[in-house]
This record gives sequence, C-alpha cells and structure tokens, in this order.
Amino acid sequence: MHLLAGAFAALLLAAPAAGQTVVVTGTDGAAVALSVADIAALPRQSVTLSIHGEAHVFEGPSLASVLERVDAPLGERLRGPALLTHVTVRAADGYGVVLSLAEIDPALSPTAVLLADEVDGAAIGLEDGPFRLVVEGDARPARSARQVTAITVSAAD
Ligand SMILES: Nc1nc2c(c(=O)[nH]1)N[C@H]1C(S)=C(S)[C@@H](COP(=O)(O)O)O[C@H]1N2
Ligand SMILES: [Mo]
Repeated sequence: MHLLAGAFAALLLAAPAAGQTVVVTGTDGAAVALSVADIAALPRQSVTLSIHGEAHVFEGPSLASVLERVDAPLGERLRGPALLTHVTVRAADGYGVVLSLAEIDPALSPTAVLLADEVDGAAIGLEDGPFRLVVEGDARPARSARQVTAITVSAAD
C-alpha cells in the first residue's frame, strides 16, 4: 500500500512538467496549446517584481512573443480599431486578468509583460506555475496570475 502510494506520488510529481500547457486563442478563434518546452524555447527576458515586500526575479518570454503564435495584431498593425484588442489571462483557480494588447506590445509600452516560467533561477513550481503572468512595475502583484492555463486575444465587439 505504501509502495503504491509512493509510486503514485512519484508519478504526480514527475508527470506534470511534460503535461502542462497554456492554451492561446487568437481573435479568429484559432487556438494553440503551448507546452513548457514551447514556452522555454521563446526568447527570454527577466523582470524583478516585489511580492509581499520581497523582490523576485522572474524570467520567461514576453507575453507579446507568445501572442505572436496566434497572429495578434502587434507592432505596426496595432493602430485604429486594433487598439481595442484585449487579452484575457485565465488561471487554474478561475482567477482572471485583462490587459489591453497595447500595454503588452513592447513597440508601445516600455514596461515588460512576461509569461514567466522561472523565478529566482528555478522553474516555477506547480503551486504557482508552470506559467505566471508578470507585469513589470506593478506595485501590488494582483495581476501576477499564478497557474496560467489560458490566454485569449479578443478584438473589439
Ligand atoms: N491564480 C491566482 N493568481 C493570483 C491570485 C489568485 O487568487 N489566483 N492572487 C493575486 C494576488 S491578489 C496577489 S497579491 C499575488 C500573491 O502572490 P503569492 O500567492 O505568490 O503570494 O498573486 C496574485 N495571483
Ligand atoms: Mo493581492
């Protein structure tokens, strides 16, 4: 019994890293499920964010580079009605955060927005990750959604 429980626990601890994905959906409704490896392969940046008075260094791809995978209207295309485009980030516990695409686009906004997969030099554990939203400069980390499971890009109604 203990052996079985141990084996089961080992399976639970070992399996998730490979199985976890974040589902990213574009304005046309087309969705792509990105794995931990897919996210790790994108160009990386780091951002320091203070959580409960402690500074943490988060690392991962810019959210913009993740949204490029579903052809979000970034850069020169982010003008006119496209400025109404918004991005909904959903977490495993139902938590959610909305950002405008303009505040995510490094061509418009100087503050980085990351889909972090590392904190303080190690992979973000499954209690908080594997993916966590990090908005540079936020004084209170309320938008730093833990356990991000889905990201949806929506055009104006
Ligand atoms: N998924 C999820 N992420 C979340 C929250 C939450 O309730 N669920 N709370 C937010 C708030 S209000 C804060 S202050 C920080 C707290 O970060 P911590 O849980 O690492 O201390 O997480 C943010 N991210
Ligand atoms: Mo909070």
